[in-house]
Amino acid sequence: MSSERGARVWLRHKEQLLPSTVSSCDDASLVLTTDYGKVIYLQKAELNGETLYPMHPSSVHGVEDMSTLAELHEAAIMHNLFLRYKRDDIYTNIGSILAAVNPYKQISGLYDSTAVDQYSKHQMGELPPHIFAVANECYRCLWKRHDSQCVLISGESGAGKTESTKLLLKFLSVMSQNSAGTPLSERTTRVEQALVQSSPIMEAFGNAKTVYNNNSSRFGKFIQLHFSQNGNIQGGCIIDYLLEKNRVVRQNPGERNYHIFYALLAGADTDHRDMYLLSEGPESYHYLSQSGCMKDSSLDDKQLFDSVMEALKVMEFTEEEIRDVFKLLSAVLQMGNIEFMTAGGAQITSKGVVSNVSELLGLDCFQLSEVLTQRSMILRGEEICSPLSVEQIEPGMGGLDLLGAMQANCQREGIQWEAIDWMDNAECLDLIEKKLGMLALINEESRFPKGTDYTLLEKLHSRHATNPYYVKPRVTDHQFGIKHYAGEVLYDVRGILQKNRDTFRDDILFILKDSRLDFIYDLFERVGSRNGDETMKMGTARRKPTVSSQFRDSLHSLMATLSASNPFFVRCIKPNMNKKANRFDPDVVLNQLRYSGMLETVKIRRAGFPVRRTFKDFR
Ligand code: AOV
Ligand code: MG
Repeated sequence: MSSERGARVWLRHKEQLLPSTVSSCDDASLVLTTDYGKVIYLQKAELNGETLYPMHPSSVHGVEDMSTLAELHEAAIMHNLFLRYKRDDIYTNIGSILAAVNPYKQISGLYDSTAVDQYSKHQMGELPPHIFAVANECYRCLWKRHDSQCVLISGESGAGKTESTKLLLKFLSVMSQNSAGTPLSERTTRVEQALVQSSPIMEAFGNAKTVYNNNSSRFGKFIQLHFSQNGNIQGGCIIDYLLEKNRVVRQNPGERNYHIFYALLAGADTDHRDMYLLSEGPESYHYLSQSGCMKDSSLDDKQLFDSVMEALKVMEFTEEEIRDVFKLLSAVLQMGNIEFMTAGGAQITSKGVVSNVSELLGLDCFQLSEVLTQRSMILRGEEICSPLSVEQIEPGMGGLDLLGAMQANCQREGIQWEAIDWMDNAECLDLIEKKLGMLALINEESRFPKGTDYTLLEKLHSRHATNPYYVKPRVTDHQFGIKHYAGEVLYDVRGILQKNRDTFRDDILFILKDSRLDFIYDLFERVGSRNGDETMKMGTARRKPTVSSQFRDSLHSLMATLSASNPFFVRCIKPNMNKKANRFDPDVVLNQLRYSGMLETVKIRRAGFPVRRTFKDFR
């Protein structure tokens, strides 16, 4: 029966189950075409019920909720995603999880105001799966359950987390504006506007083109929203995690620096250019030209500039603040163009550039040149200066906490997201963040005066060698590995302590705090207090939190918040590695299904009940 022409079948071929159609068949042989485009010739004598069997109708036609699939193997799950993806149905439910396949194109009507309206009027399950259905259920639950709700969005780089986040915000802000019974106060609309307008700013300063994603977020974020009893948003707050600061000074080939730099160069008019001392294009700046990639057809730098300007105004940045932010950006770019030569220590050869930087930052030019070429320290009340070599200078340049500028304008308040794995990964997590775990050891070694990258590695090896999630590489002597849920990752310890300490040279900090510009002073005053100035004045060792301890603390506080909320999950899936529309690469998708644990989820869901309500709610 399954070998009739046109029959839909599963074929087991090289360890994989392939959804296929019989294209021709005679007494001895069979030709199959797989849905992913391969043609396979088979001898009938080789076949049995294990290698070829008919496909269940639910798999043939596709289903909106995977837990209703009759066949529950990873091939069937993937095939279901594929069938729906081909029809531009990018969303599929997996029990209470929403799978979202990145379409890499605009699908007409998918997110317009009619869609918002429709999803706001229907319960989960009444309309096809959609990110708006999740947003709506989340919003409803606030009142039904009287507790905090959270949405966790995960997926690999370029899978669509940031776009999904923005769609949730869009839906919630419309719901807030329409919330019944309250006349629209001016303040309310402003909050929703600010909420939506925060995205262009955060993305301009924190996103960049990488090989995986033209608009890759280079920081983690957690967005909290507070709703009033009436259902409108009263306020919100964005917490950012671990911005990739290094990108400001160095990018891999084919990648770019943060969008804002290119936007500024593309968008500033002549007057502003003069004020910011900007030259023509990105090619004249080392920090923008070194990677060989300055443009991308999918990125409109001029338009980004305009939308950032608009957003900054909505967020009530003053003209002075905007000017100072751009001056700072220009100064960062110029810093990258300062050149040095060796003449008994480093000497600056591009004096004009240094004078531009000092003008932009409101610093004394002479002091700036000094601090760039020599390091001074206070030892027992005496200032000691030592010249720096050209090699010593390069890595220290430009480590400014750019995002710090933007955060201050946010208000505080309960709903949220971003990428956290929610599998039972306890033992692996313990290895990372428990007492004497990896983060703690890195931290301890960073504080230990005699600690080096290699003493750290020894401690890691000896402490964790028996942990099944820990990997001690046999060949290399500068790496350790962790078997994460998604696969094994090797970490290089070279430079790890220095990066973890993330120190800001005191002498540089002091001259920045001497700036004539309030903006620069305020920015570094904050760095100063974070560095623990008070203890330093008293002559004791400074205790600036290290990167690993900041990360661990923010992880714990985030987990505490999330554990106290009712979770929704969105799993973003990338259909191919080429950022292309209408292309579904089964290997790429299968990999993501495996490491996201989606198959297990479906099985668990089927074993239990797909929807759970407390008895009280049900009554
Ligand atoms: P990410 O946030 O998950 O990656 P993005 O949300 O930035 O990924 O998505 C990458 C790109 O895919 C976007 O710039 C869009 O071009 C496209 N895209 C994603 N979702 C949709 C959608 N629903 N409709 C249309 N296009 C979409 V990273 O930040 O790199 O981890 O660090
Ligand atoms: Mg992103």
